Amino acid sequence: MARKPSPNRFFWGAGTSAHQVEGGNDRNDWWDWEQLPGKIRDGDRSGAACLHWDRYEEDLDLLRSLGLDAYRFSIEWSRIEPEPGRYDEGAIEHYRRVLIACRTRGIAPMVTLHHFTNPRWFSALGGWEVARNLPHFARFARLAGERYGDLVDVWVTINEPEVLAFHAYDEGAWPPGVKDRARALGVIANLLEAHALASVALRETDRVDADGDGKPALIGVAKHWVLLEPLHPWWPFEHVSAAIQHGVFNVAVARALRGEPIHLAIPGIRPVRRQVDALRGSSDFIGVNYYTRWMVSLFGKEPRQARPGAPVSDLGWEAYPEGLERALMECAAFGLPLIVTENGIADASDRIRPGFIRESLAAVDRARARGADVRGYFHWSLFDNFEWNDGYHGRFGLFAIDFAKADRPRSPRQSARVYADEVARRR
Ligand code: IFM
Repeated sequence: MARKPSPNRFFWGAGTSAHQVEGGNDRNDWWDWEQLPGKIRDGDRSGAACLHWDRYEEDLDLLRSLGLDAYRFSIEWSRIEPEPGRYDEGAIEHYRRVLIACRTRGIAPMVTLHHFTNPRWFSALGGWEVARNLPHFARFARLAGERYGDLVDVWVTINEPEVLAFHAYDEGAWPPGVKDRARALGVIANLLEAHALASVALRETDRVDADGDGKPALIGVAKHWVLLEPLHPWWPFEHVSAAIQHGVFNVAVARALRGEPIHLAIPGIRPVRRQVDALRGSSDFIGVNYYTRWMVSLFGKEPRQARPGAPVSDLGWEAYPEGLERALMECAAFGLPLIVTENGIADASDRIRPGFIRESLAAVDRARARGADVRGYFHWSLFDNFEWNDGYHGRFGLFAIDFAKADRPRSPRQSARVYADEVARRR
C-alpha cells in the first residue's frame, strides 16, 4: 500500500514554467514581444524552447532520477483559454496527462497559474492594468480547480507579481513595454487582488485531498525576495533608498499576502492604498524566489549592481547563496509558512552552481534551525530554458540542453548529482 505523506512533509523539487520550456506558445503576449526587434538578447525567440510539451514524461523521469518528489510547473492560460470563455479541451487534457504522469511517478505537482505570460486577448483588454479584467483570471483559477483539483494540492496563483509589474510597466522591458512607475504600482495591487480572487476560486473548487495528507489545497504566491544593500555604506541616502525599495518590493507585498491592506509607496509617486478583504486567508504559504543581492547606488548609471569584486553568474548577478538564510528570516517575520519556490544561478559552465547549491541548502538548514517554517525547496531550474530578455543566454539548468540540435538533447550537469546527494543526505 502506498505510504501516506506526512502533513509535515518537506517538498524537494525543481521548477520550470510553460513559456520557458514547452515550445510553440504562440497565443500569448510574450510570443508577440519576442518578434519585435531589439527586445530579446541576440534576437532569440522562445520558438520550440525545450520541447517539454512533447517530452514531459522523459523530463519527469529526469527529475525522479535525482530523488526529487515535487515538480513546480505552470499551466499556460493562453493554451487553455485561447479566446475569452472558449476552452481548448485538448490543452486541458494535456495538462491532466502531465499531472497523472507526476502522480504515477510519486511526484507532487505544484501548479502555477500565471507565470508572466498573458493570453493575447487578455492583453488586448488592457491586461493587469484594468481592474475589471481580474475576474477573467479568477475564472481561469476556477477552471483549474475544477479540472485538476483531484490531482493538485499545491497551487501558486501568480509568479513574482512585483517583478512582472516593474519589468513590464516601469522599465518597459517586458510586454506591454510601459515606462511609468505609478502604473507599475497599480499593477502590483491588481495582481495581489487577482491572487486573492483566484485563491477564493481554488478553495471553492479544489476540495479533493489528492495525496491524503489532509490538505486539499495549499495556496501561495511565488514572491521574488531580493536583498538590497547600500553600495556606499557611509552614505545615508543609499540606506534610505535601499530601505524604500525593500519596503515596496518585499515588505508591502508580504504584508498584503498575510491579509493587510495593500499599501505601495515610493516618494514622488501617488501611493496605492487598497483594502482587499479576500486577501485575508488567501495564502497558506509565501513562495520565496531567491537569487541574489543587489547593491543600491545613487551614483553612476546603474541604480543596482553586483557587489564589486564578488563572484557573479553569467548574467552578472552576485553569487550570494548564503543570502537565502536572510531572505527566509526576513520573510518568516510575516508569520506564514514558507516554500523556496525558486533558487538557482545562471552558470553554463557549472563552475559556481555545485557550491551554490550546497551553500543555499545550508542556508535553508540554518533558517529552519532559527525557527523559519520552511516546507520545501525547488531548484530553478530543472533544465536550461528561455530566460525572457536574456533569451537562451541564461542557463539555469540542473540539466543542460543543446539548443543547436533540433531534438534538444538533455545532459546532466555535475550540479544535478550534487543536488541529488544533498537531498538524499537530508531525507
Ligand atoms: O527564469 C526566471 C523565472 O521565470 C522567474 N524567476 C526568476 C528566474 C530567473 O531569472
